[in-house]
Amino acid sequence: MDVRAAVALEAGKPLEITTVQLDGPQAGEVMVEIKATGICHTDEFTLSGADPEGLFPAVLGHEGAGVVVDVGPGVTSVKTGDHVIPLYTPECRTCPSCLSRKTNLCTAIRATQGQGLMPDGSSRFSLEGKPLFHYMGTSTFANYTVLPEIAVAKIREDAPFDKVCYIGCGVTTGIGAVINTAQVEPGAKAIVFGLGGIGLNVIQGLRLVGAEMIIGVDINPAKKEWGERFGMTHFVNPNDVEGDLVPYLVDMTKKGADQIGGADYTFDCTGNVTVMRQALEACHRGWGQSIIIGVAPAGAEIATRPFQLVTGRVWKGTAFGGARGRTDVPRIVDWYMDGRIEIDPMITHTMPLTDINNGFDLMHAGESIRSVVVY
Ligand code: NAD
Ligand code: 022
Ligand code: ZN
Repeated sequence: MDVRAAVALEAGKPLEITTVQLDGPQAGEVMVEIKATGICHTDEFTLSGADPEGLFPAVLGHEGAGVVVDVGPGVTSVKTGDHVIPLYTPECRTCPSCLSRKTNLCTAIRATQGQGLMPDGSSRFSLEGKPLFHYMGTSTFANYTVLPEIAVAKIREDAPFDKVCYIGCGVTTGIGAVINTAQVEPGAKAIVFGLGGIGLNVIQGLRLVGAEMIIGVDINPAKKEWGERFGMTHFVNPNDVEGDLVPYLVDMTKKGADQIGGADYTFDCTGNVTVMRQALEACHRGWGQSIIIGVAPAGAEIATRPFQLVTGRVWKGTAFGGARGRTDVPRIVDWYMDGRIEIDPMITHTMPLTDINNGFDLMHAGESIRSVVVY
């Protein structure tokens, strides 16, 4: 069938909004009418050509929400009419990784997903008879897409698509990093580096679990107000700090009998390896944990003195906030619908598919927290 899509024809060029062909769902697959999709950094990373694994031509997009319109043979967990959020981290519940309970990185369809293909090794999308690659197993920059059954989370039907699409990446990544990866406890002291769409969700996750001190760090002074809006208790602009940032932050966290200082938890939400080092070293000796969320440029490396780890600081990373999508995403939608977390104020821009390239420009210029395309 004909569908409308924003196609990445080649690296470094704007997306082309055009009509493409989409084949129906095969065994174990579902067709979803995408109602809304967020625009996220990794789409831009791939489109720019900086992603060494980027494939072209492709239908990008990984932060969507929509309705199941058709299911292939053997599909049992969802049916036509169900509301769903696509998952770039699937949850099969039967692979060794899912069964381990130690990771959310399901391996059931990993190889083909990375090759831009469906699990049977083919593509459902084509343009003028030539196949288009899928992207992150989701391809939400089209008003219809086909996904493996294990890559959709069924959600409640009263949730607004233009808001809960953000749970498909940014919200779950930020809140999940706090709850699943760091397992922050009430009363904890935390530092969040980078107050974009991810860092703000880390902040609201910290507020949700009852962290006592939530320090936000950003070189953009406009982010102070944004952080405070979601529960940040202190703001630091590194450009306003005389001397080194790390001792300044460690000093802020000193209290009472504990004159060592350092945060219980820190989060890198910048993707900058210098910031990642600061985040580790701003952790408390003996137990502080630093969580890397930001995706660094291809080939980048991190460094610190081994002494930092020998003295008990822990470096961790997280993908999709450690969330098991089919299990955790519907619960996060409930939290939003119950008013326990906020999404609406973070969606600073909405636009039709024809204006999607403007959404990329706004993200590039740092003018948006989140832009959402509404189909
Ligand atoms: P963003 O660009 O909106 O926000 C980044 C913020 O960091 C900006 O406010 C910027 O001013 C600030 N910043 C830049 N350099 C800084 C510095 N040296 N010190 C302090 N602050 C600095 O980006 P985002 O949407 O919030 O995403 C953040 C990162 O998270 C990206 O790298 C993205 O790819 C990554 N991400 C990872 C996952 C995952 O599963 N691990 C999921 C989603 C996003
Ligand atoms: C989403 N991300 C950044 C902004 N929005 C993002 C990027 C990469 C990952 C997670 C989130 C990620 C971390 C670890 C992996 N990925 C590898 C997972 C694995 O090997 O099992 C990752 C993911 C998907 C893809 C590439 C890398 C892909 O489909 N192309 C989850
Ligand atoms: Zn994303």
